[in-house]
Amino acid sequence: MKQKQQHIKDVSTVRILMLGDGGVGKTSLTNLLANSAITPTPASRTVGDGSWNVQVRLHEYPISVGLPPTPSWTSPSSSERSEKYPYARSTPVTSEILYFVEFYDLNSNLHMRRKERSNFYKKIDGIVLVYNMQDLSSQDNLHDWLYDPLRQICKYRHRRQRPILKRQHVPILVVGTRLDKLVRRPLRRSGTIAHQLGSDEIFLNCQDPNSFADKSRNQGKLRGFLNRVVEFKEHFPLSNSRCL
Ligand SMILES: Nc1nc2c(ncn2[C@@H]2O[C@H](COP(=O)(O)OP(=O)(O)OP(=O)(O)O)[C@@H](O)[C@H]2O)c(=O)[nH]1
Ligand SMILES: [Mg+2]
Repeated sequence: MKQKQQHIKDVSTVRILMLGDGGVGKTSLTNLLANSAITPTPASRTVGDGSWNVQVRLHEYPISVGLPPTPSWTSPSSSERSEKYPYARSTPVTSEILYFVEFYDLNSNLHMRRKERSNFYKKIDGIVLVYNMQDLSSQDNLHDWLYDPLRQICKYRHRRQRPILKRQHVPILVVGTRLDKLVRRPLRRSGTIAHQLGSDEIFLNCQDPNSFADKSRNQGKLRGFLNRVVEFKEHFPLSNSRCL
């Protein structure tokens, strides 16, 4: 199936939560992540207001031919899964399935009530943790930011009560901002949150529109992350009976 034949009504949505201290660069980063040729301005890609600033983009998930022509797969068995998610096995890509990607960037002036937040977190398919490389306490605080969303995702998507960092968890990407302010590029050390989570990490300048330039390493990491987010959504769907 060529993606051009995919009807817009068949396009599923994955949701990504942007987390981090005030002023670390979440909104600037969301602007970079959601930017595309067809949506060059924040207004053209913003779909929500209120507590969340939501920006949307399209993502092409690579597949090989012979797979079901719809992204609405539910609860596949593990053998079916490996057939349906060839990306992880680096099968040659022959086509793509389109997904909408929504980035939820909390408006730090507004607060959500606990119940509202829990209800929202269980729908999340991926998390971007953002910190300021000039202020390492903003990296330490990411553990606190992550705790509640991870707990809800584990409960409703993995059906487990306790966060399961050692096992397959919701895809997480760690981003250190203000690379332009550092004299030297930071070393990838053990003991960082990215290392503990086994996540990819990107160091960048959020004010540089070329931070995710075509064929760059950052773009490759972003694409890999979005592919894993799609796979998480399809492997661990939110069952309606559990939403109540
Ligand atoms: N030099 C530099 N400035 C940055 C970078 N990232 C963000 N900034 C600036 O830092 C300020 C705060 O960035 P925002 O993107 O608004 O941060 P935020 O995390 O959304 O902040 P809140 O919404 O208040 O939580 C802005 O003036 C940005 O332009 C970076 O990588 N380098
Ligand atoms: Mg902001």
